[in-house]
Amino acid sequence: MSTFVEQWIEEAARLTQPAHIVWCDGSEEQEQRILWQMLEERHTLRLNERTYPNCYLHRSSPTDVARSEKATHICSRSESDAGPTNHWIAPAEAKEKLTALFRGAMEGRTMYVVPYIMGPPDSPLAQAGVELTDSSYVVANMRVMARMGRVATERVKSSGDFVRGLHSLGDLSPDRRFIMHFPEERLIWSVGSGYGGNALLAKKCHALRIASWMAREQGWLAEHMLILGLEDPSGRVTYMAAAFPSSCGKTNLAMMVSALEAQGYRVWTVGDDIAWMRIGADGRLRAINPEAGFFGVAPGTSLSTNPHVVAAIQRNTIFTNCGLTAAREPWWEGMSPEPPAGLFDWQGRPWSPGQVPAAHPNSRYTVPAAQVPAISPHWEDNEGVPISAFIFGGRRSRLTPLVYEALDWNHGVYIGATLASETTAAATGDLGVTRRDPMAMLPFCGYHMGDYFQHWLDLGSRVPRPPKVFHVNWFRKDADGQFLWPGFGENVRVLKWILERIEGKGSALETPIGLLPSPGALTLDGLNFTGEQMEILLHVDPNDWTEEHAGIGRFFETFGERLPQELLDEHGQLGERLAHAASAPRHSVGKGGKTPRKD
Ligand code: SAT
Ligand code: MN
Repeated sequence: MSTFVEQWIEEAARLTQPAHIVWCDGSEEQEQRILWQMLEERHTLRLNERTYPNCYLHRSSPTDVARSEKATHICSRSESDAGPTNHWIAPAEAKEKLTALFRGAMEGRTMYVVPYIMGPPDSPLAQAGVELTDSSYVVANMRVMARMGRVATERVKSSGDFVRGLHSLGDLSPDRRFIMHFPEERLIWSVGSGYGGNALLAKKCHALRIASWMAREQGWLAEHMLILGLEDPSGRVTYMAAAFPSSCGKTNLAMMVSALEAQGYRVWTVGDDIAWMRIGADGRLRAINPEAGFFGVAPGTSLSTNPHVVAAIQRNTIFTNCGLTAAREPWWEGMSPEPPAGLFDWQGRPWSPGQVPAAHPNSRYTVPAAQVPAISPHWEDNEGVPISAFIFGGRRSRLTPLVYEALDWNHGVYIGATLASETTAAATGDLGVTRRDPMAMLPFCGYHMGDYFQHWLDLGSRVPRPPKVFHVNWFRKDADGQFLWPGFGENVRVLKWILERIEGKGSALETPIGLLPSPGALTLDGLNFTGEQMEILLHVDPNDWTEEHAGIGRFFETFGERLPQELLDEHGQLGERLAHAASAPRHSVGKGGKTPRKD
């Protein structure tokens, strides 16, 4: 008698008609065979074996270079459960549509069975999954990004408790590309793309969309967040989780080389993209990184922006859509001041300086987490690390100050729910337009976002020691369009203030939008900063914020009845504080001082 997983594989094989079925065991030997297969298919080449040992460059189809939000659907039984921020198709209709696309799609090809575990295998938060795919590139990436093979095989054979993903490249046409999630069945069907979050089904599809649905049912959180540990001079490490939309610097923040290292502050990396969190026995929110690797944006990555990842990606790394030098090394904009001579672009064509970049703006590296020198010694702790702060952030060239703190949990949820950012190349669509991206989960929340906000509000009352909530903006620009804040390793100065606030030490000023560092509260020594520049960075303009407030009101309307009353209350209170801003002078709420409301 065959098991649940075997029956499902048989059924998928009957539909897609592969010539071979290969169970992936995660072994080195099989890995080498899969890499050979990848090289045979001619979209992948081996990089310089001396300078980049065991590294590969893969070139995707030119129309398949980023996540496709238009093609992504939540196929819950009830349309209203998907909510206004997701595309929805009825499950039966979605299956009918994709059955036609899957039929015979793997003829003459190999179907790989990829069993995997998200999270440290013995963690109570870990989950199993199986992806069936006809892409050797997907297998090679999954082996880095998830714990693949034997560790997972026994689990998926002995229990039906795993997420199923069926993936085929199809004909790679954007017109026949669909990423369908069936949250009630813990099932994902994806066809027509071989790229990133569209195809590595363990990542955004399982670990965020399906997991967020499960997290709501089961009382935990699956979030689009990095996890870092900030070590202080006494050697104590405080963990923070931060949500930024795709390609806003989560990886660089998580791996930062601290500008205050001489003073004893350093950053440890736990995760760079996804956090699964639940209330621990100690009453604190405990977070694991479900992934085993980093799928990071390449352009802009250099020794000065992220030396830790540069050290990591010298070996065992898959590069996708980067440029290629004459020495068979990867190259992208920002790696070195001058492009080397004899460069090929991301499609393999000889490149010359001009309008178009050599590397695709969403080109990526896939690297094992353990290779990052700053990886936390606790990154695989089964219980997870205790989270003391949530940080929300986006790209805002105007309006939003460098950092501010929420007045309390509900206000923090409001700040997260109204997060906005200027769009980047991580998804296809317009660049640089401001879009609201609640908790950076807009493309990843697998259910109605109004219910998601309620879940966050409820959780706050269930966690005995909830994290404090902050908002940061590294991207504010001056009147000449120049970034005001140096960013990268200097961001530790903001983390230090956050740490001091957690410890009840840092001093803050009350403004209508929340608590800002009081003058002198941010450690700026060693930085060439005038008081005037700091003033602009921290400025809160009541007029601009009144406009923002109105925009938030319109955004909230899209959620209708399912927008929690608590958020409407927060919205009303912000409106009142803004209206009074002109008459009420700012006052200090520093050490031991009073905050306007329960802290
Ligand atoms: O979804 S991807 O993993 O391809 C990229 C992203 O949005 O972070
Ligand atoms: Mn992401």
